[in-house]
Amino acid sequence: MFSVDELKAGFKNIFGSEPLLIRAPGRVNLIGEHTDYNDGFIMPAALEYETRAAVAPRTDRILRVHSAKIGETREFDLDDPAPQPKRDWTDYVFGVAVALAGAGKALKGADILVASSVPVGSGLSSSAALEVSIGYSLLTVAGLPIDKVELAKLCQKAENEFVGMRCGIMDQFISCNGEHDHALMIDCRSLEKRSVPIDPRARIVVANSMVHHELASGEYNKRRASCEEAVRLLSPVLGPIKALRDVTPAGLEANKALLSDVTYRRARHIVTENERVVEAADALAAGDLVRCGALMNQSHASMRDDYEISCEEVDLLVDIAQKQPGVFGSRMTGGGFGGCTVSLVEAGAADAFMANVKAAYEKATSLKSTIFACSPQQGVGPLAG
Ligand code: GAF
Repeated sequence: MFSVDELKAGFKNIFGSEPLLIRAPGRVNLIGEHTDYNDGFIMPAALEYETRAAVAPRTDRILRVHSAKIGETREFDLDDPAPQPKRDWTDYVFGVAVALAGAGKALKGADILVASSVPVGSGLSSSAALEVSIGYSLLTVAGLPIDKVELAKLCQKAENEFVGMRCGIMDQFISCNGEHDHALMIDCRSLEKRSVPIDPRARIVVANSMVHHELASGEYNKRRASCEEAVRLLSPVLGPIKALRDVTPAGLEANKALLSDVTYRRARHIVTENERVVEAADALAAGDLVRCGALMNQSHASMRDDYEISCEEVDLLVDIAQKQPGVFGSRMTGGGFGGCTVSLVEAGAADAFMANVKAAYEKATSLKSTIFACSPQQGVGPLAG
């Protein structure tokens, strides 16, 4: 992680002035996978891993952005009449400028240095943390008011339209609105959120499988298409439904014959996952860690068997975790096809859990998993110092 001093010194070195500092976190999702773009329910928390941005205004209409990770500085003209994606990291940056300007925000030129500790390609939302840090920086230097729900929506729009990834709202929303020591149960239709405190008797443990399969974004868009197909085929019999959010498990079962086997299983994951999220939020809030963990285990089985977004390494990591003493539940987190798992573990057992899972996974795969216990953080804002 770039320290505050390193960020300031790095900025001065590249751009020659004193910056303001902003931070935007990555996330872990406790339960509710692929439900966001189905108008459903999710329960993420913001992580300690974050993107840090150092930013200062310019007097012209140019955005100059330096990525510490890539080691390059790139420019963007805010007056470009037809900005085009470049299919590289700058799309997450300049796409946000395009989305904000498109929403009528009177942006100003800026110099920005970004440095991130969110591991890329691990399902912890490094892209959303970058987008949100840029959006918040641009609004700040332009002296504009910041509505964090609107910012999340505009960052999602940037990713959907400029980057070309049809993601839902989860990652940008939690990076904007995360709460210290809480997960948020979010209704992705109304964007209402419920703060669910993390029981002090439990720790949230994230384990990286260290694999990321290439098919991720193509398969993601295919899953969305299957959900849309299910809605199209179920609408004539279930009434005017807008999304799988409007379908109950009983309604799906009764009309199973209308869908192909694959479309049915995709829909079954979504409708049962929505119910699990609502129940898991109640269980966590009531201190019923055993029930919450059981729902996490069921969620993993549903992602593996019905939505088919897991992979061998992640299944193994989950399997190892679910067999450890003191674990309440474990599942894959994020978009899928690799990345991280999330486990809910008895606080006193967390250290042994992490050591045992790491050793067993390494023995089975020769991969060295990064494992950490996390404490939920606030969403985007100024970085102290
Ligand atoms: C990715 C997407 F960006 C999210 O919107 C969400 O759909 C998630 O995969 C799966 O739950 O992180």
